[in-house]
Amino acid sequence: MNQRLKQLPNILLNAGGGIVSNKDEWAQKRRKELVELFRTHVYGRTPVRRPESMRIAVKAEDLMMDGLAVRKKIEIQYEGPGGTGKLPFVLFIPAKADKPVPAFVLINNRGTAVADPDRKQLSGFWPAELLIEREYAAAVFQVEDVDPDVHDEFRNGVHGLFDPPLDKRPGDAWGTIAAWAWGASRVMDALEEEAAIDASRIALAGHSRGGKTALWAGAEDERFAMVVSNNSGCTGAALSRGKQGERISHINASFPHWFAENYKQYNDREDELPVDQHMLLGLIAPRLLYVSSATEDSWADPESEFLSLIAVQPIYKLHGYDGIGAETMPAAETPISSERLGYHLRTGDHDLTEYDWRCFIDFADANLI
Ligand code: GTR
Repeated sequence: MNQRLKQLPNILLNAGGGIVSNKDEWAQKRRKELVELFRTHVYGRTPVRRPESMRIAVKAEDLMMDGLAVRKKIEIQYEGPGGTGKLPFVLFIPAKADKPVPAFVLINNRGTAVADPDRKQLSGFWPAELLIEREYAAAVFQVEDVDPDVHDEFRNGVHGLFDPPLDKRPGDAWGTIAAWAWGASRVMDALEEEAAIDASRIALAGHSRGGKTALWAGAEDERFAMVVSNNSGCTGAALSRGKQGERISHINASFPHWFAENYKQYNDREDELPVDQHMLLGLIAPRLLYVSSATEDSWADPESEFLSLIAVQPIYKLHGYDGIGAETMPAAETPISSERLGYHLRTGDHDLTEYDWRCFIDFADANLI
């Protein structure tokens, strides 16, 4: 057994003592404790779920991709004590499907250039044509439409709508990653109302900061049947204890707005955190979970991403599912999977590419059924 796995807090050990021995105890007790720990110490507490005022407006609907896909431009509108907000997103649906289709939702942190709704610019970051060809709907939203990725002391975006003034902001108030995760849940709300989509088969995917977001969204919102974390690194899939590259102190210094204020007390004190990131992966269980890494992505640390998946296996086993089927990292371009867990290492840099998507889709074809 890898030494690092021995240093981790025990995912199965209840707060009051005693080891979780079955899936009901996990769901009713330990899972709830862990969600609370992540809210308190890491991502912060989301103050609102679906606002009562929320409305979903279809702004445009037309045929694209030589008639192969219906494009819908949808706008989610909401209001809070601080004013009104809107989250637009784009949805492509296979035009010829004769029954509701599964969907991939991408949390896009790289702007519309990599997710062009008009498909004039194509990018492997969001290969919507490939998803349509493989009979998946493809949805994408821009993170900045939920909450701009700058530290402005939580005045803009959804924080400005729902948060108390800064001097009344508790240490466990939600950060920007949690805000983006909230946006993903609102897109889920809208997809649930789409007759052409099978809402019980929606995969949520994100790269890097978007991957951290996908994991937290999947933890908070169990409607997502599959979660994909690509190169999510620090405070994403990667274990924090013993991590190489980016550490908690780095991420809190560069992105002071991403997490709860409480998380800053763990700068250079990873060992004092009551959780580690395998526990975040555990909050996805027993749903489908896919983690991917890239060989050159030392800042995210592929080994720490892989080990986290090893450390979550007991939770899948508790639910009667196999582990990932390997104890050491597979070679590059050799995806491995079981019926609920998938992993691959891609040759190259910190990025989301068409190769990665092909692996996610292959895994979904086999298991998102
Ligand atoms: C980096 C950050 C990472 C990762 C990345 C990204 O600067 O240190 O944690 O989120 O940005 O989102 O591409």
